[in-house]
Amino acid sequence: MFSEAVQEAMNEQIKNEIYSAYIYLSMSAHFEAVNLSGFAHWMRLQSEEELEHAMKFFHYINDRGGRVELRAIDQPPVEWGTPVEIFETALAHEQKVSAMINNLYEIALKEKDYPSQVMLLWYIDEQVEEEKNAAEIVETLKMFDERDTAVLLLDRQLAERSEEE
Ligand code: OFO
Repeated sequence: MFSEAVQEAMNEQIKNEIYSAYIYLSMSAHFEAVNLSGFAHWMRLQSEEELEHAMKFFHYINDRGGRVELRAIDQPPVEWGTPVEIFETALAHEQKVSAMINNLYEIALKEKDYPSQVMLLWYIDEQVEEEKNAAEIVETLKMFDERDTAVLLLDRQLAERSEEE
C-alpha cells in the first residue's frame, strides 16, 4: 500500500526539485548575462535534469494510485556572485537536497513502504553524483584566482572554435 505520509513527502519533493530547476535556470541566466556561455550551458542542462527528477516523482505517485499535488515555487535569487561562489552555493544546495531525500527514505522505512524504498534508492545514488559534480567544479575553480579563471575560460571558449567561424 502507498503510504499517505510518503505521498505527502513526495509531493513536497516535486516542489523542491522544481525549485532546484529554478535555481539552476536563474544561475544559467546570470552566466549568460556575464558572457560565460559554457557555465550557462552546464546550468541549463542541470536545470533540465532537475525537472526530470521532479517528473520521476510525478509518475511514481500516479503509478501507485496516489494524487499529485503541485505546490507554489519560491522565486529564486537573481544575483549570484562569482563562479566559485555560485558553484559553492550549488554544492550547499545539493547537500540540502541529499538530506531531504534521506529524510524521505526514513519516512518510507518507518511506513514500511517497500516499493518507495526501492524507488528512492535511485535518488540516493543520484545525490552522490550531484554533490560530486558540484564539488569537483568548486575545487577546480579554487585552483585559480579570478583573473586566471577568466583566462582559462577564454582559452576553453576559443578552443571550441570551428573551421567555419
Ligand atoms: Fe534533484 O538533484 Fe539536484 O537538486
